[in-house]
Amino acid sequence: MPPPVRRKTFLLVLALGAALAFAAVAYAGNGGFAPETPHSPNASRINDSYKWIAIFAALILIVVEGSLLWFVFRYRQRRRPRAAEGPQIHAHTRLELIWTVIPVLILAAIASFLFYELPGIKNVPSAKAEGGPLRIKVDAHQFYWQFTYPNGAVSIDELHVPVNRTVRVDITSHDVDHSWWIPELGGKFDAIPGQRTHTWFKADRLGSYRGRCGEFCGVFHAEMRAFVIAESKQEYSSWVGGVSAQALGRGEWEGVCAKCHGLQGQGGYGPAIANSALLTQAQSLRQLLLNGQNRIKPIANYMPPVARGWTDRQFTALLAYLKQNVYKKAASGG
Ligand code: HEC
Ligand SMILES: [Cu+2]
Repeated sequence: MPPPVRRKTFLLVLALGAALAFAAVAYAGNGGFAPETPHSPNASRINDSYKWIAIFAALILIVVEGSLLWFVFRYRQRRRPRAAEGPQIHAHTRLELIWTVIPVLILAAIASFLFYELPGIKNVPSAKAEGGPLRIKVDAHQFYWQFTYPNGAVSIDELHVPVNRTVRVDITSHDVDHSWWIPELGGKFDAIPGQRTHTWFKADRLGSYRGRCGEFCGVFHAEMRAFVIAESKQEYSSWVGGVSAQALGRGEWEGVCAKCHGLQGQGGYGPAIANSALLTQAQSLRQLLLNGQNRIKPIANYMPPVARGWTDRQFTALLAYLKQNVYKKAASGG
């Protein structure tokens, strides 16, 4: 054992070092203790609730750990035999009342605040002034997000929306559970096969917001990124009115197939398919995409039924894109 003075210094340095390390983490914001800066009214309310709870948690931490340390140092008795028990104190009624009532009040304060915030998080605003919320269908698949707009336009992994417009997203899944999560625009919502869940957001600044699938859903879960792109009303209208079959086909190839088969169909997780005649056979390809396949064991080589729920337009767009840009292109494409 080092002498007491050196031990005190050692403890002090240790405590200060830990405090410094945690301060950096706490300030890091993104990736630290603090949630992302909210950019939607519901996300702000979630953030406020987080802060409100954090205040009590921090106070309790300081009071409990502080008094623990204080007691340890102030009331320590040296050279007492290890097995000796301290004095046993029973029934200090006032003290017991205090430590019962204070936690009850704290829980009541937290619960009331949350119930006050909840409707603003959960309920989709009627948004009468904007002509009601913009409704987007979100279909989760292994391993991509598909967005369907009111006019029937479809995009993969990138959701375009007008800025400052209330957007309602109706979420479902076509295979396993996934979870819709754009941290700056609100909380997580499960995507469950056979069920519809919904949430909403209203992006308050132009630009793109990053999100990802929040539920481990299989080998390429990490590739299941989502971007919400908030643009001006005009930009949005001209984008949504002008999604060509070529753009749709490219989106499907890059966002769905290429994650496994490589951008040129050169292979990767899935086999090299650039020269597979299947790419040009509408009916057989459709069967494969609707049913998935696992001829090459083990199960790690499984191709999911990626195109469940696709429209004819989507199949046609993919086929045209494959014929033009992928089939027999890998060798020359580089
Ligand atoms: C999650 C990864 C994954 C995705 C996404 C994926 N595939 Fe596959 N694909 C595979 C695997 C693995 C196989 C091999 C399956 C087997 O064992 O039979 C395969 C096989 C194929 C084959 C060859 C089938 C055969 O019998 O020769 C074609 C063609 C194909 N995929 C096309 C596509 C197209 C087009 C898309 C996009 C719409 C796509 N795949 C999306 C993983 C994937
Ligand atoms: Cu997922």
